[in-house]
Amino acid sequence: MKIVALAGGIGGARFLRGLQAAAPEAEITVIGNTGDDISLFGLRVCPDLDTVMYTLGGGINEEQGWGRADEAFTVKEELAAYGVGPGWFGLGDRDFATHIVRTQMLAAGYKLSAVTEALCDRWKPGVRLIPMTDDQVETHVVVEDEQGRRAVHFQEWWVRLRASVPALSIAAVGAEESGPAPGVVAAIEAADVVLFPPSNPVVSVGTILAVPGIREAVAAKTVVGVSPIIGGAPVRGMADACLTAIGVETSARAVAEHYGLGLLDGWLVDEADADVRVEGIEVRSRPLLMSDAGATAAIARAALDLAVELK
Ligand code: GDP
Ligand code: FO1
Ligand code: CA
Repeated sequence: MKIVALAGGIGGARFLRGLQAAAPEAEITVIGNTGDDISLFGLRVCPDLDTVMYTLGGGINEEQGWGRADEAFTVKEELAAYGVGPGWFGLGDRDFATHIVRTQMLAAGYKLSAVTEALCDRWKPGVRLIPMTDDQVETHVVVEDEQGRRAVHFQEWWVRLRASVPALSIAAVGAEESGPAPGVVAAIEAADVVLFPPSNPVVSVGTILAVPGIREAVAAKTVVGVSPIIGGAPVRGMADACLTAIGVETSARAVAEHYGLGLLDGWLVDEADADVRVEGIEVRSRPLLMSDAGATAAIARAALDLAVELK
């Protein structure tokens, strides 16, 4: 079976690990979000691609969900000693190596998709990981505080401000002019099913769908999503602040309606949301907390079963 998943960082990566356990024979292609990408210290950092790569490749900091296990921050401290920031973004020494290799390859003319493949040669995540686009798309957030109304990079809003300043709007800058990376549309077209892991519906899955051509290709397939919202709140992170910014209620029902008919065929919600109905979409409820490997694999299995049933 050929499976395509559109994935953000932590929620996406953890779900994918369950999917690998639930369907060991499947050929899985992951379309990764690059809207969170940022250039720091002259280096290109791709948090969601790296989170998927490290999680599936065995290098992730499990407690944190992002960054490397067994990490040190000597380089960051030395930069700070020179007065060079930003200090609010935690890049560790091991992680720095990834960004150096990536930046060196990009400067040599390789596309991000080729660079990602090269990085995955080391990590062997067991999936084909393709960035949604080789073009630069960056999520920016319009905020308003004492300093007035301005747009900041998504990471500045998410990590430095902890989403404490309300987002007036969120934009994937460059998305309209971007195109899918090589292999993205072909993988979707060849897929038996397309899955939306419990990733952020706005700044992860939403950003991937904003690349012209991806939404259309996905809409032609059988698509099953897993709700990242349980009982009216995100399981972790600040997805509620993102949903509010685009005028969508933080509920499993509203997220399904936002993806919409014509895109979603099936929707898994938690038992806490068993009463959710969405017209035209097959909704199933089951435990959706990815509390351990077994629970996560069972969620992935349920998503696949529903997709096969709806095909
Ligand atoms: P990010 O890029 O690191 O923000 O990660 P993603 O975009 O992949 O996903 C973040 C989303 O995953 C959040 O909205 C969480 O609510 C959701 N999430 C995290 N853990 C779980 C879980 O155990 N179950 C479900 N259903 N959703 C989860
Ligand atoms: N998240 C934080 O909350 N604080 C950090 O300092 C931080 C650093 C960081 C470095 C590399 C990386 O791949 C991810 C990192 N993240 C950090 C996670 C990341 O900002 C977000 O979880 C995602 O981009 C949101 O989807
Ligand atoms: Ca993300």
